[in-house]
Amino acid sequence: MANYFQPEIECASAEEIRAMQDERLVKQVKHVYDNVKMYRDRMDEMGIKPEDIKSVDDLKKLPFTTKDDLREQYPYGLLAVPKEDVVRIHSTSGTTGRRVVAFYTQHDIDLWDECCARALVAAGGSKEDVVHVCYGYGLFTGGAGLNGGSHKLGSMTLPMSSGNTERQIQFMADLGSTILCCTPSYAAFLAEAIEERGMADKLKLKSGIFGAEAWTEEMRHDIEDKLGIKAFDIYGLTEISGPGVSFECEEQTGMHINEDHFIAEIIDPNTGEVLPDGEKGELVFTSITKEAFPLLRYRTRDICILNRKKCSCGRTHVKMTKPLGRSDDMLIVKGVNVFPSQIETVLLNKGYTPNYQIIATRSKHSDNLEVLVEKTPDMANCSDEVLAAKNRQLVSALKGMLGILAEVRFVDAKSIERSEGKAVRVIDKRNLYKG
Ligand code: DLL
Repeated sequence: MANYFQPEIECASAEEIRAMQDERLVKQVKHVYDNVKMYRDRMDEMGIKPEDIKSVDDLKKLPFTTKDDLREQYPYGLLAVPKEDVVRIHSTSGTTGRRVVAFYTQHDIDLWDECCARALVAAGGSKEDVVHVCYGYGLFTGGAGLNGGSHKLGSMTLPMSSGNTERQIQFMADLGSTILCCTPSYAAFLAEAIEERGMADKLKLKSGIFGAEAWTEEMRHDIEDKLGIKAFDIYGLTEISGPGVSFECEEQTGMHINEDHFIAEIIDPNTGEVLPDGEKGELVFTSITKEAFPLLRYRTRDICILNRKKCSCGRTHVKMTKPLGRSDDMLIVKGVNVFPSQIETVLLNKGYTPNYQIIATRSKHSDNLEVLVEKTPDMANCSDEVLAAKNRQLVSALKGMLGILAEVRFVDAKSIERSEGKAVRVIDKRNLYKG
């Protein structure tokens, strides 16, 4: 069975990686031009022929692709192979407008599985592991992606999907699950449930691969402490394949991008100008090995920094920071940019749970931000005075972090709905983007 640590690729020199990307990009641009009308029309309009793209240096000549393009081309507009070559689709969970559908040939699935197998190896995985996948299965890419990676590795795979906490914990205990794969919010929920049942000592978990949504270092430590594991981040998006576009290694200082499959750029989200490594901006991907759904310069809207510093794990692929926000899910309240992760950091620092909800409302004169925070067990019998003092402390800590006043409302422990997929952290009642 192959070991999906692939040093000849993952530890290749910068020149070797560049040469591989150059060759694959040239081929991909021709494939896209020949088979996708939208790209052909755009390149024709811009006066660019596939032959003009000779290396990664020419990438900036190519047009960007946006989520709106994907919606407009729904369902088959961007499909670059005959329909009969497609073996699978996945789709984003978008709640507004048309869904985005991504297509895969068998070759695309094989490469995707390989990316996820690499992520499992980086988290200490091998054939001997029991991989417990409770990402959702179905149109969402999480379940299928980690499931495929685990198969590729030859590990025993538990396709649990999300939900049914009792059964999750029972299977973990009975079958000796060693690697847990799910969203960080579900991991935090499971950790809480396992702790309450006094089950932590009965489990064999050693690591977790958590991604698909933003999570903070504080949340990582919370999950690691409660479960006694090492928690690794994994990043990806449906449009580019799913989980495994990048993943953390044991250094836990950013996620290595699988550069043999994806070329990453950072751009200024306002001007589209390409920024040098080390600068913060919007992450853009070009997929250079995909057959069915190859995207050129796809704008992810995730704000990141790329880092080419030498990594102690030996991998040479560029690392991206955790997304530091989105250029489109950031809340602007009273003119101030607010990221949910900032609020989460304050709550965890102050000893509250990562279960919270942010409600933005607009009254006649101004915007209001309210944060619902679950009471910790020791607050159940607190007097009103003590609760009021705690409330004031939290309001002050949030003000320090955000620069604006946010009201805090304590709610009963466990009263905020737990998520089995991505947690709903922000309820924006201002309807700023309608009409
Ligand atoms: O969330 C794919 C995935 C599944 C990744 C399982 C990791 C694990 P989408 O549903 O298309 O795909 O959502 C993609 O989720 O643009 C980011 O904004 C966000 N995201 C994904 N991974 C992370 C992460 C999957 N590790 C969008 N940290 C992306 C923060 C993440 N945000």
